[in-house]
Amino acid sequence: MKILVVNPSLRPDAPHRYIPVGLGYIVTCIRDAGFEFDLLDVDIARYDDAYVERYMQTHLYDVVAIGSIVTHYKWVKWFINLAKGSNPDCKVIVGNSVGGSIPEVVFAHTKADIVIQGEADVTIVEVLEHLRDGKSLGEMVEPRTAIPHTNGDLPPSYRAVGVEGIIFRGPNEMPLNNGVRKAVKDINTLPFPDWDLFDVQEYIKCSHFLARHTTRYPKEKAIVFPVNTARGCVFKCTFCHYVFWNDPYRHRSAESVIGEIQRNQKKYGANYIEFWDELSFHKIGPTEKFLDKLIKADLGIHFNCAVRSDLFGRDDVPLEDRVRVAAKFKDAGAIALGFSLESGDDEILEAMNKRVKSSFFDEQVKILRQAGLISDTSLIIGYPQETPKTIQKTMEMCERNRIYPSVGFLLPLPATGMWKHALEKGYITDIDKYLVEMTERQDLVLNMTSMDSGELVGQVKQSLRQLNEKFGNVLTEDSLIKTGGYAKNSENQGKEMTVMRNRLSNESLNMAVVTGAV
Ligand code: B12
Ligand code: SF4
Repeated sequence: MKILVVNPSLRPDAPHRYIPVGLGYIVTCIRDAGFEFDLLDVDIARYDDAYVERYMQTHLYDVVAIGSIVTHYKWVKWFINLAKGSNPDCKVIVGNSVGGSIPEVVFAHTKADIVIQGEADVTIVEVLEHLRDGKSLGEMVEPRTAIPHTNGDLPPSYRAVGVEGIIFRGPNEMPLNNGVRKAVKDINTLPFPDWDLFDVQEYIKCSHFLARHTTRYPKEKAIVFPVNTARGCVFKCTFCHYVFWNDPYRHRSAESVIGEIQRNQKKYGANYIEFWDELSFHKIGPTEKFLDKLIKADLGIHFNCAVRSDLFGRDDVPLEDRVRVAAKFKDAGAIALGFSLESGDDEILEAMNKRVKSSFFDEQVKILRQAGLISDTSLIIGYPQETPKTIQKTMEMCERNRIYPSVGFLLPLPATGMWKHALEKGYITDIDKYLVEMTERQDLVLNMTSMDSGELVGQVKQSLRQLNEKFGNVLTEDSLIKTGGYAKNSENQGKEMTVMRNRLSNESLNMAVVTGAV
């Protein structure tokens, strides 16, 4: 059976690339199960669409597997139809949120055969085994039962039994839904992603772009690798959705995480780690234990990670404990901690179900700054409750804390509370069109406030202009929101910790990538 796995390019124009962790797990599991496959890494090879088109027309595969973030729907839709158009007999499998959060859209608007819902490490292997052995993926359960979904009035899938965690085209093209698979209980049992399956040296070449400051070695020597410490999150914010949404929050052991870092050090010379979790460090106690082990391991690395503003900001944990743990982050090699303010208005934080108070933010910034750590924060502007006054409040918090934020507008994503709101209130009427046209949170894709769009964006820009000036930043008019990152600012920040300026790279300014804040 000839298998192709595809890694699309989320940001073809960016100077750097992120080695894809989710896909790393998938290809490692496939390889460990004894399958051979080709990897079309569109991202690192910077293939353009014409190349991809030629490739698919000249290479025949029995199975093509692709996954991505849901915002990349337009390209994935094009690719699926290209793969099926070039070879109607190949089975196309779609994973990650572009599959699992919109299966009804995928089946209605593409020719995909199988959608994997949620965590895919085990499911993908079972699917491939069934396809290889010519076994049925599942059978419909009688009487015919439609599965409720959150994608408007698109045709539903129907209850079936078979390989768990998939929805697939059954007889007459009808999508059959085998239900969700229970998440892997102990994620320490998963293999480390094997980066040799990728063009790892090419990824390494541009990885230093992703590093912030370094003190343990010169910045240009940074070799950045991502490592996952946890899957999922204990919260349920109304703007957020990730693949492990329905699974319990699970942590890896410190030994396993340190083991993977050491493997990355030994094999690839890694010295800078991005902990790429929805939520890396949830509570002070377990965080301190992890940091103690990391400090003891004395790896000489730097790292960035995502926390929440209640880690250091909430006052029901003694102040001395919070201060001590912040200092341990620094000792362990942390450079920057990402956590989202989102809004300075407590009513909006409530609507977000964020379960933090705006006051936590001031406290957390103070503690981290004392410890010599950079605070990275992002905002979500544009909840229905947003007014000129709430925007002002939010911007004042940034000014007070001397932090230039990564600004995003509320971008309703499938399967979130705000998606439901947007559909119910008629802001989105044609889901396929919305998904094809959607861009990123830095653009105002949909205005669900009572403010005029021009007024909303105008006020945000005016506030950022003021912060930019006040903090002595070098952002131009066009880059107040899409800041693009400036090494100059970043270096300034290293020397002078009183103003939190911009990060080094395009993507890292986009705090969704580290904090889970969309
Ligand atoms: C790294 C990252 C990025 C990188 C992606 C780099 C890369 N090539 O991987 C960059 C910086 C580009 C990025 C950008 C954005 N990101 Co981002 N990002 C992340 C982050 C921090 C880590 C992803 C990760 O490695 N996860 C760990 C792995 C194990 O999980 P996974 O990727 O989900 O993989 C599992 C399954 O999805 C599946 N799977 C994954 N790939 C494949 C492939 C196949 C073939 C199959 C079958 C299955 C499969 O199997 C894996 C194992 O079970 C996550 C947060 C998080 N922890 O998930 C956010 C996250 C994925 N990002 C998110 C968002 C919103 C964005 C942006 C849209 C933000 C914005 N600016 O608007 C942009 C997208 C830009 C665009 N052009 O479309 C959201 C996704 C929301 C959603 N519902 O899709 C997340 C979940 C954060 C959050 N909680 O809000 N991001
Ligand atoms: S935004 Fe962050 S805290 Fe909220 S549900 Fe998403 S990952 Fe969890």
